[in-house]
Amino acid sequence: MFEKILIANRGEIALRIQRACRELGVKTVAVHSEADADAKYVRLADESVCIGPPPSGQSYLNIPAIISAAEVTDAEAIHPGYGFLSENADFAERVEKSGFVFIGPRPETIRLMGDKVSAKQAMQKAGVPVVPGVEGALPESPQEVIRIARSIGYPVIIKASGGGGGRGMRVVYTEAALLNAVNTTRAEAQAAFGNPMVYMEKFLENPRHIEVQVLADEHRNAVSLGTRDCSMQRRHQKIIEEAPAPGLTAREVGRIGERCADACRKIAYRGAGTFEFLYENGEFYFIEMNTRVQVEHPVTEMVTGIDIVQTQLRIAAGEKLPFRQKDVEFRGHAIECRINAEHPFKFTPSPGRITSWHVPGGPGIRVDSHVFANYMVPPYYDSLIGKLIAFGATREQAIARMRVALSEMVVEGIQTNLPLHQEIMLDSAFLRSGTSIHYLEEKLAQANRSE
Ligand code: MV4
Repeated sequence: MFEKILIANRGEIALRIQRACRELGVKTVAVHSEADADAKYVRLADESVCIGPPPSGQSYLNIPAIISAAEVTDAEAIHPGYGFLSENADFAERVEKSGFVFIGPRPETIRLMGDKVSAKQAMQKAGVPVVPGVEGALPESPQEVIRIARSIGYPVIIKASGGGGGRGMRVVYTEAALLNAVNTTRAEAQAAFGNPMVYMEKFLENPRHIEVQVLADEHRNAVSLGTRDCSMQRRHQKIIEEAPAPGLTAREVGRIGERCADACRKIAYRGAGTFEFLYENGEFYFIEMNTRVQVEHPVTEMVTGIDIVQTQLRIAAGEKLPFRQKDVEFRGHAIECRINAEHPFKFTPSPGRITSWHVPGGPGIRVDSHVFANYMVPPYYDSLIGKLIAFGATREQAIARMRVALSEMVVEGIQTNLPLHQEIMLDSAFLRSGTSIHYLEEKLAQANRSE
C-alpha cells in the first residue's frame, strides 16, 4: 500500500477519500484553493498545499500546480475524486509521466470512454447491450443522414461524441427537422468540445436511468456491485439515488452485471467504473461509461458492505481484488438525498455562511459532508454540501428512516433543497418506485402551474 497520496479534489469527496486513507494507514496531502484554506479536509490532512486562487480553472483544474504539489510533498499517487480532472485523460497521462500513480483507469481507457462514439463501439463489441442506432459517427452526406434516420425510425436523438452527461444532444421527431438539428448539434459540438463528430440513436421516450457499479484490478479480475437507480434528476443533475434499482429480478441484475464485468475483462479495465444504462420495457441500453468514483457510490457501499474508495486504493497499489463475484452479496436497500445549497424549488444557488448545522443519526443513517456550523459555502464550486444516506432492510424501511433523518436535519443561514427531499419522500409515484428520468421535471412543472 502507498505511504502517502495526494487528493486532487475538495468538499465531501476529499474528506471521503481521506477517511479511506486513514483507515489504511496512508498519509494524505490536501490541495486547496484560497477559498478552501479553512476547510475541514484541509485541517484533517497530514499536509496541505495551496494551489491557486478560488476559480477552479486556476486551482482544482491547474495540472502543473497539482503535480508540483505531489513532487514537493513526496506523494506516491494522486486520487482525482469526481468532477474536476477525474476524467481528463491528459491529466492521468501527465500524472503517470511524472512518476506518480493515477488512482483510476489507464489514460487510454479514459480517452476511449471520453469519446462517446468509441465508448459505445467498444462496449457493443465487448457484449454490452447498446441503444439501437447505427454504429459510428454520422457521415457528412445529407442523403445518408436521412436514410439512417429512416432506418432507425423517428424519434431519433443526435448526440455529440465529445459530449456526455446531457451536453450536446438534440431530439428529432420529423424528417423535416433532421438536417437542421444535425448541423446545429455539429456546430455546437465543435464550439464546446473542439470535435464536430455526432452520432444518432433511437430516442427512448420514457426510460429509467439505471447504472451498474464495477471494480476491476490489474490481474483481469472484475466484479459487478449491482445496480443503482438515478432517475430522480433535474437538468441532468441527480438528486436522489438508490441501490438496488427497484423492481428488477436477481436474474436480470446478475445478467447485466456479468456483461459489464466481462466487458471490463475484455478491455483490461482498471479501477472503479460505472456503466450507465437507459432501462425501458425490461431492456438495458448502454449510453456511457464513467471512469471515476461517483457521487452516489455510498448507496452501493451500504447494500454490499464493500468500501469502494478503499478498493480503488488497493487496485491502484497493484493488489488483487479482495473478493470474487460469488462473495458479493446484496442486503437491504439504500437511498441517498443530495443536499444542495440552493433554493428548494427555484434551484438558484445559495452560497454563504451556514449559521447552524445539525445532522441526523440513528440506525442505518450515514452523512457524508465536509460542512460544520459557521462554515462558509463558497460561490465558486458546485452546490453539493452533503449527502444523506439511509439504509434499511427494505426500501420502505429506508424511506421511513430517510423521512426521520430529514426531519432531524437543520441547516440555517443558507437555503437548501431539504424541503424538496421531504416532499419526494411522500410522493406516491416515488413510493411506488420505477419513475422515469422525466418524472421530477414534470412534477415540478405541474406544481408551478397550480401556484
Ligand atoms: C438518451 C435519452 C433517450 N434516448 N438517449 C442524457 C444524458 C446522457 N448521458 C444521455 N442522455 C439521454 N440519452 C436515447 N437514445 C435520454 C437521455 C436523457 C437522460 C438520461 C439519463 C438521465 C437523465 C436524462 C434526462 C434527459 C435525457
